[in-house]
Amino acid sequence: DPRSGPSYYEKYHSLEDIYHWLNKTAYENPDRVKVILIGSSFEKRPLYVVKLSVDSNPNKTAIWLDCGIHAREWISQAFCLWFVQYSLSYYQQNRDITRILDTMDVYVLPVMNPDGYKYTWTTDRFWRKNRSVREDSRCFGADLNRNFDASWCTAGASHDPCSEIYCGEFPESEPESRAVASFLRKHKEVVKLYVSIHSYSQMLLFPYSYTRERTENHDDLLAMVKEAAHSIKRYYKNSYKYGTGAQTIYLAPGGSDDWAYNLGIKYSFTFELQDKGRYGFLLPPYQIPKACNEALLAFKSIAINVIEK
Ligand code: ING
Ligand code: ZN
Repeated sequence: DPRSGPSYYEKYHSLEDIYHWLNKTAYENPDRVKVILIGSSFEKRPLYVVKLSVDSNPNKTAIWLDCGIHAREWISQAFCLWFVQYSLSYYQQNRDITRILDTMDVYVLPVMNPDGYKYTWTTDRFWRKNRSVREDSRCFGADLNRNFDASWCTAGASHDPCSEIYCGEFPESEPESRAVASFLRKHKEVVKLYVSIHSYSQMLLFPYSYTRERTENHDDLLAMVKEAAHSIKRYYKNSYKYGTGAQTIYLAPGGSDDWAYNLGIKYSFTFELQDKGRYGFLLPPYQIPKACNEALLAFKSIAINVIEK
């Protein structure tokens, strides 16, 4: 129907809406979706992971996908919803997603920073960090992507609680990053691919961000993001830069992808979705489909490469 407006996935949704969507999606897809509670936020909101799993093979490996580490990057949370919906709709329709789900389970954390996300809807659209409180400061929040135990709080992060890149009191001091790290430590034997979704700037990044040194499988990772970026260019005519975090964007210690990599998840990536700055964090809803579809293409391309290793 050409008169029907944008679908659910072509809009941004409040935290309450997303929690409701999670429930509904699990209820409607009991054979393919499980909701796992992995912890709670500083303000005691639940951290729910969607496990996408098609029966068959019980010895599957897994992919981890998180969205919304940073509150204001709304296209990120939207991508996780888009991804879950796409996986459920196109399994056995699209060759790549079928192959991925036949081989691997996918753990999706749609909102890693629920307190911050809520705050961007109610109070400050440009809030980045979580909402933790410190007794010795009037400022709120730590940067969850500086709070992981990967060269924690060296150059590119700050010990000042008022900074946007405040690393927290100690590695995993924040309940949100601790929950993710604990889950991945428990599942590190099966998780073969880690992907974290941010915005904006259109980049496909891989470790390291905390040092300019190269990883042992640098060439492999580079080839994967290069192929993914070329696919985006070819199908969507959009340019994505690619490379290590340190070389492509800036030095940033304590990030989740570097930590996951050092844990042993050798295929570890951070995607920076649209746009390149015209709208920045305020990407208009009508641009959600293209932004998500091109990121999805990159995700599938990388996952297929991991399967074929
Ligand atoms: N960018 C990331 C940030 O946390 C990044 C860049 C990627 C840092 C990987 C560390 C590791 O600053 C945004 N937009 O948040
Ligand atoms: Zn971010």
